[in-house]
Amino acid sequence: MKPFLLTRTLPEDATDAALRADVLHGLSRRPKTLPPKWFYDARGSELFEEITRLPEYYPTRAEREILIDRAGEIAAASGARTLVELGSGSSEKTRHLLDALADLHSYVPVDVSESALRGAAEALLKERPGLSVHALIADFTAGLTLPETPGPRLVAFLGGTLGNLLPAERSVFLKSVRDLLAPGDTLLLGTDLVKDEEVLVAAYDDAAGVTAAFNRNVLSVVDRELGADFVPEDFAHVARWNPREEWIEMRLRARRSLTVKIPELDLVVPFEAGEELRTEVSAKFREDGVRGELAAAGLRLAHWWTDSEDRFALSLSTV
Ligand code: AVJ
Repeated sequence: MKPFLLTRTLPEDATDAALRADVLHGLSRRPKTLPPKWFYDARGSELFEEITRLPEYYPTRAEREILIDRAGEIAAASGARTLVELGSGSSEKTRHLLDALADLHSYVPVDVSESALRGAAEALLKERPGLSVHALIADFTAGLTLPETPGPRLVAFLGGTLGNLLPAERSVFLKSVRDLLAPGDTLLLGTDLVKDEEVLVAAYDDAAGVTAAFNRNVLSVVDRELGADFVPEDFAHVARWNPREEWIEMRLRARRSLTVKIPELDLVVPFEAGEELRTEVSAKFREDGVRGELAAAGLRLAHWWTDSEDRFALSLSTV
């Protein structure tokens, strides 16, 4: 097996410290919130993979269609010799990109999960032994330093995960991505699009209840990591379209008044009957809005591609 480089810039205890801070801050304020990054323990990642195969959850299929149809244009427009992928490249999305980027020399997957990175790197090197892989264990929302690799770079942030960031966070994130890019580098961004409310809500509240299990799983993460005594079934899954913010909100609603103890934080958290804990926003975009947010970060939208049903978009932008 050809070796690959693995660099950790995330301190070993960063995840634990961040979870403690997020739970303390998020559950001590009104309305209560938790950041969606905590969904993705092993069980949560498994449930998300299941979500991507659900009939109601169109984003993965829609993005795959664009990637396959437009791979040649993406490669021609970027001319990339290095692909940097924010968020683990374990998924097949990466393969469609790598297939298209004929001159590629280096692949730089970036993720907080070492196991996801190792899995992605080993799988890709089996298929592409000529590729140079340099994986980064890092939180890409906390500023990145990329390894020296041949340019130009294509930075890919796919899946619509940009939508999990609140507008102010997106502005900071896009500026940090812009600072990574040199002239000639490009950003490939996946964004889910505004559409009928019932289509959007169904994608986050599937009939099989997989998304409900995914949502409740964050309570099990807090129980396991911080010794809390959440009973996930005490909370009902809620998916709601926020027309003002143009985002889907996932929430967990307490079925009755209850109290949760979190001994690791010396915290007792009361919930009134019907009180909701917001666990995720998933923003939906319009072309002009994306163009404006990229421009505010110093990026110029050069290409906008949507799937045949106008559900999802990939955009390529330059500095
Ligand atoms: C992986 C963040 C893009 O927001 O659609 C799927 C996560 N949440 N179902 C999304 C998710 C509920 C997904 N992203």
